[in-house]
Amino acid sequence: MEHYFIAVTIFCAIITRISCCDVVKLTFPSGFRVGTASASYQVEGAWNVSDKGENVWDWFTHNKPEIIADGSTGDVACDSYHKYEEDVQWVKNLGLDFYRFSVSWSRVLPNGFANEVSEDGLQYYKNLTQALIDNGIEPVVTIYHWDHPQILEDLGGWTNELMVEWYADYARVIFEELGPMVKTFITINEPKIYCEQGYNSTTKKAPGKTLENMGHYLCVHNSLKAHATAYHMYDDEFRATQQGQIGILTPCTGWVPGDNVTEESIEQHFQFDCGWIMHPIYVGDYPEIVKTRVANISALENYPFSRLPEFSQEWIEYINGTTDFFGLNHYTSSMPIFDTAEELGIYTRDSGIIKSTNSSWSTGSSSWLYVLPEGFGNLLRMIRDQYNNPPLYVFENGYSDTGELEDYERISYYYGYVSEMLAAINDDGCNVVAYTIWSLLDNFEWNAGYTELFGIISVDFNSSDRTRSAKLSTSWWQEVISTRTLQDVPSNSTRR
Ligand code: GBH
Repeated sequence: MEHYFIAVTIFCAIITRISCCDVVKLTFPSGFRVGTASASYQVEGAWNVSDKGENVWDWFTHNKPEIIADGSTGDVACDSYHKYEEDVQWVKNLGLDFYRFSVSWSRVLPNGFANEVSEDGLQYYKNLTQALIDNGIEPVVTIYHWDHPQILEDLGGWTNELMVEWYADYARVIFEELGPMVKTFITINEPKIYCEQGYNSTTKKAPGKTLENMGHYLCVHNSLKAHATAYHMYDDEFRATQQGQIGILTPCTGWVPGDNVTEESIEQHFQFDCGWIMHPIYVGDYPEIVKTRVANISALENYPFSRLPEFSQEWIEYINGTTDFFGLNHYTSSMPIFDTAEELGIYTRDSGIIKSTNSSWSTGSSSWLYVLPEGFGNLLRMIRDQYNNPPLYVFENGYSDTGELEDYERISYYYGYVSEMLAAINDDGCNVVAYTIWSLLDNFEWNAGYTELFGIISVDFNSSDRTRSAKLSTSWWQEVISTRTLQDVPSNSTRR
């Protein structure tokens, strides 16, 4: 009896301790901002209304349906072009601080070039922006999220250096027309991804080209120049009157410990994954290890030049410093290890890194999305150390399933990742100032079509009006935001 009493006392003491400390740890700092996000092609639909031009995703889904998992398109998607007012009400009811959406280039400039501006296209974005402001939600605008006009692609797309000017002309229209209402701009969403999967592998993303194992390097090169050009334009011509902030974002994957994961392998993985994009912006030029390895491997392959293009000194300086924040998209982690085939003189990867995984890890409906919250903390601390703890916006984080309304696994993902982030802020001093839920709605998930759904709100893609309905995660987030405190994961008795 006495033993039983002691055991119960100890047990209660442990429970009290956990709950006491969790409360402190799991509350958002004051001033911290929480929002949600979408991208034009993934939600808008209305692919050919009014004078909208064709973009690379219209072309890709119409001409390469075999590449999309379910052969679907974004022709209608969530029909947000017509239903944006309802979307704004959902964001408002969630209690969120901001809504990140992207502008469809070919909706605003039907020809791709700035010689002709679509009044209808612009009006749509003005209406959406105004609706957000009227409801007390800050609009955050991504100028480009992968859907450039097809005519520009026919002219070489991101492998043509003229894209830098074409993008800048487009950005100027956005600053002029939306800038008076928008205080946060993201120039470009994830150059790394559309460059690698659009210009260096036929099987994934528009425009679906494979270009001599260097298309992705050219594409990132021009994308960084385009970004920097828009940043300087904003600085020189718009910042004084509009008083906003502008930056770029990149997806970085994290890492967890494992066999053969060393400080060196983590560093090399980080520089190829995250530094390729952010080193030119925070430090200047590509990371040394990226330049050296790609040059050496190119030489082994008998190229008379490095497949990684070189920046001139002027471009290095022009690009350096061109972001007001570190924009981060983060979903998953791996165990990065050195490729041992290199010891045999076989170089199959420029990075020299294999992202190994463990079959016991759980994933969402996306096979790549391993749920490893601790990797997020490791990544945030690395960014803090590499770039002098810049203000960091998490602009995407989320979990895919097949659209169930009782999305316990999604809630548990968010609980794990957000608590890891809060610990990095509170315990490790990481300067994270905002967090963004990807995504508001179930939507068109690029080459996965509608087979991998990330929304915290469900969309019925079989109904002609694309009916939205709440998931369990909708009310969970509502509660988290209204209390500014992480809530327990609801238990599901039928869960395995
Ligand atoms: C984001 O990219 C995008 O910005 C967003 O539009 C998208 O909806 C969201 O991801 C969810 O996927 O198929 O094995 O080659 C995040 C970075 C890049 C992570 C592509 C997944 C595919 C891995 N993503 N990557 S694989």
